[in-house]
Amino acid sequence: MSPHGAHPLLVGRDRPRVMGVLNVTPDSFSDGGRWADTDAALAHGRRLVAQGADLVDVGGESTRPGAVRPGTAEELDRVVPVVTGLAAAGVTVSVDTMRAEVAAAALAAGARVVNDVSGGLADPAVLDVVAGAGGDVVYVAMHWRAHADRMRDFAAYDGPGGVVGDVRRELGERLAAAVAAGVAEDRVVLDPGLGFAKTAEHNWALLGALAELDALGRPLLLGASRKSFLGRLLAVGSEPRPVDEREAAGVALSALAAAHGVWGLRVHDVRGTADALAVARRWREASAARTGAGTA
Ligand code: PMM
Repeated sequence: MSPHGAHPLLVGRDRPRVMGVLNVTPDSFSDGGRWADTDAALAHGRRLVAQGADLVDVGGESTRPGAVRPGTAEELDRVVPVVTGLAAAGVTVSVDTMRAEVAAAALAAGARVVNDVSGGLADPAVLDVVAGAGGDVVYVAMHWRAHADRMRDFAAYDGPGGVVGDVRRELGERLAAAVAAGVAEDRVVLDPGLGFAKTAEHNWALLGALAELDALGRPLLLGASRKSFLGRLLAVGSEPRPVDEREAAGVALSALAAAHGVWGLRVHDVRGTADALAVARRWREASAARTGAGTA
């Protein structure tokens, strides 16, 4: 347990937290280049909050399959001004980075969450930065095996239980590494890393087994928004549905994930997600009221 008490982002949840995506990159697969300019990024971050985002996830490195990494200085230049501006405007900011230096600079600029898609594997010093930042910081550890340029080579899951067994075990190892570095266990959120070294079938297998990931004892975050497994699901013939026509599928997935009880959803379509969550919550209340009236 943390000596700091319950974290406001992690308690009192009657619906999943909505994490709005703000990629300040020239090359992310779904919104690359749109918010690369700081003013446009700040305006979009504020828009996401107005639409219902609980936090805004600022990322300066594209993790699209095949992407080439920016240098650290370039990533800092992209991310820090946006984190600073949003935090100053009272927005709860998450920084999407695998680098300790970027995590430290973003926390100093006011970020409250470090979203590390490598779960501390790419740069283990990220864990020390989070541990040193104290109890006010949440750490998201995602399942990951390799950088974007090579991750397709690692989409093989041969252990007992296939992809679900391997992801569960490897996420458990990342949780243990974070705790060993001094991160309070009750500040850690886990994410199965949909699309990261995973085929569409791997992603669906993981979604069908969320209860088995709950067994790790930590809240779960899902990032399915606009990803290619949704494009493939909705394909006409061999032509995947284009990236900007996958929102309804993502919103449907959010509603189902809410019914499962996930902690958070990392999405581009914040308004659609917030609407889906309002429906899911009202439905749950109605069914609880019926049960409470003794008619179940
Ligand atoms: N996906 C992307 C980037 N960051 N972070 C977490 N925690 N989980 C994800 O699934 C995730 C992430 C890639 O998607 P994007 O290019 O649309 O940002």
